[in-house]
Amino acid sequence: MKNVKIPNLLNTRLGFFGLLTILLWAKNIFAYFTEFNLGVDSPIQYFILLINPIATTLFLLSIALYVRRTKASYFTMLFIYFLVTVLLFANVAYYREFTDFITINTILGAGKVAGGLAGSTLELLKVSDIFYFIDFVIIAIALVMKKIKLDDRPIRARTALAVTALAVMVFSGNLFLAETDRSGLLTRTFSRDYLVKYLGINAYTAYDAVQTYQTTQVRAEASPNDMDEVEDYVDDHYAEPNDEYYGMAEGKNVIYIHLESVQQFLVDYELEDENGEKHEVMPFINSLFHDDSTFSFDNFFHQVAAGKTSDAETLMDNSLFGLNQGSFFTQFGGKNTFESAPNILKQTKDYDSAVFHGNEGNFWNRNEVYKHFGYDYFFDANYYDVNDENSFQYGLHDKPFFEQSAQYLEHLQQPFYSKFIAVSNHYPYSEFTNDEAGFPLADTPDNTINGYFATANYLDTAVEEFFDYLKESGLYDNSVIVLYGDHYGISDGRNENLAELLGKDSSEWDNYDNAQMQRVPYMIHVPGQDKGGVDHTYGGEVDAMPTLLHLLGVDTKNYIQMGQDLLSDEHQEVAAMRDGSFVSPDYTNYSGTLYDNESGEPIESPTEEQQATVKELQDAVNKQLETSDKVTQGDLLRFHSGSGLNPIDPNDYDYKDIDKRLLKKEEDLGDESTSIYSENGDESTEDEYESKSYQEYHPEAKE
Ligand code: GP9
Ligand code: MN
Repeated sequence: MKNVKIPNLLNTRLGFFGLLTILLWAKNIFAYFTEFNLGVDSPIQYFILLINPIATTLFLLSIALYVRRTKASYFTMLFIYFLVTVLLFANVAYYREFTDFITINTILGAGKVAGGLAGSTLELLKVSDIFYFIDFVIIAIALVMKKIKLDDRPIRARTALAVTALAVMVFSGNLFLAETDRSGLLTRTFSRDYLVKYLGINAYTAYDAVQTYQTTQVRAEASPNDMDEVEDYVDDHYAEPNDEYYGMAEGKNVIYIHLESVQQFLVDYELEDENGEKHEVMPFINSLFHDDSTFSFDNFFHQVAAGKTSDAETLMDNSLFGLNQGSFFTQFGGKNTFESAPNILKQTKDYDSAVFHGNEGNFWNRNEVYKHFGYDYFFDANYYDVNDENSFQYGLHDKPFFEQSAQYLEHLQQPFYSKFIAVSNHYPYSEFTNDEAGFPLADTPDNTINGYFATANYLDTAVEEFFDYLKESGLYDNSVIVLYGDHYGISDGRNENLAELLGKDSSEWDNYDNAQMQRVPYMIHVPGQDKGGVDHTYGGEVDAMPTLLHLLGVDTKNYIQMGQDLLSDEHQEVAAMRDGSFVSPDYTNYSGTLYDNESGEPIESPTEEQQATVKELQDAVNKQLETSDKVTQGDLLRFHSGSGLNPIDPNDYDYKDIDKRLLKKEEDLGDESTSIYSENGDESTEDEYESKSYQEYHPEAKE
């Protein structure tokens, strides 16, 4: 060691500070590239990734610069350095097991996690992990041997402040770049992956801590008495099931197909190509929409806010709204008690339940939320063969997604409640450049609009192939298949460019038109019955769950739901939007302006009668939203005993090796097994699945 020369710089406090900063940065970068799968896919994202550990590291270590006494200052710096390293390393180890980052809730409930981890902790370690800690030994030796000397001169307060300020500035720059690349990062919290990718582990952890604190506060203030008011609302609001339909689909499987970003205007829509030839965008879904076996709704509205897909899931599975700000799934979904559809069906009708989705499981915090909903199985990207060719930013494309799902679906015990979340028709609706290319693009100044029809067409074919499989495998006859559009695909700001394609004058496009564009398809396909048809009732996603449960013969009277059965005579026709806007058969209130639906014009001076009607609608909407917020933000369902449901323990759920567990259950049940695989004489139905590309279906489009 004698000959080792350590630069003088390290013998100054600032130099030592610089060394630790660089080391922490290197450790983070090492973890990013060797451990975490952050989906970095552009030069700007690489750049953000490289700089994102800097700001928080500077900030945290700078605390030690304010300590004047020599030893205390060095000790503080090393202690912070140690804590930050431990936080990073804990995330590395946790990620190896869970493909996810540690949340404050995980830390608070560490006992539970440790239980699952304890056996495998050692297996989670690698030799290369030495990299995270070897520097402690080296630094300790260097200090003891006085290779690095402690600098007795305190840092001037001004200098310390300058370093902290620098950290804040770097952070602002980092945040700015992050928001430019992924707007809504902080307000919408898509996933922990995103926060780490854009802001780093430390900032992510701090952010999670603040959010956890806020939600814990609201929850702590709620009391069982708050439930009384909610129960009164639900009693008053409950709409009796219609005898004609009640129990019509009793005992059938439920197969939800989540039609990503599909708006109602796509139903029956034909896109004209440059030669004036018309192309039906969703021929298969259209045929379902008009089928007598389908209860279709053409005045059905999405009700989501920033939580987009996840809000739609909250609405469809719980008949509760998402939050007005941010994502309910991320903020509350992993903590709250629910009376979700899979749970109710499990406890009242012995249904198994599963979600299928070809994206990372922690997007929208799904891997936690589904445990609280009581989903038995969640097949996320880990269960699919996802590669560069068959996927994009949001995961596996729809055709391979549905096709690869069959291997698991066929082993599910019937009856089951299942949900297939498609993604290919997702903003920015990029043009296919492979053999899926061929469906015409629209020709407007906005590329987002131009690509939307082709990706929707792709989704339509994927759904058709899936239906064919359901029929071939034998699942079809025993299932109810529900299709819904989760939210708009074309945002209000783009609608003027869309107007002409809808036969409207773009200069006359206004908020009334924007409001009407929030319609999404909702169809309940019940094979074997013919009482369906297109229903013009006004409603929204919040109404889906009671509607479906009544068809399945489950009365919703004792459950806390904000919606009403759309097939009930007592259904009140008004669709609330998350911001308090609404659409009803006669009036639309959008972004603060009241419109007459007949003329589509604003009502400048409403008559007294109009005022009274509109007030009644607005009061109903406000009450519905307020009640929902009370339930979700106060986690009030934990106080609700009237449901007769046993509380779910999320720790009973775990989505690792569920493919093996499915098979085990099937085997254990033996002759009693009701999976389609067992019913098929223990033979796989996977071969029944046929999938082809656009160009295979349309060889003429190749030229
Ligand atoms: C991601 C997918 C898209 O997994 O469900 O969600 P969105 O961006 O529509 O909310
Ligand atoms: Mn979506």
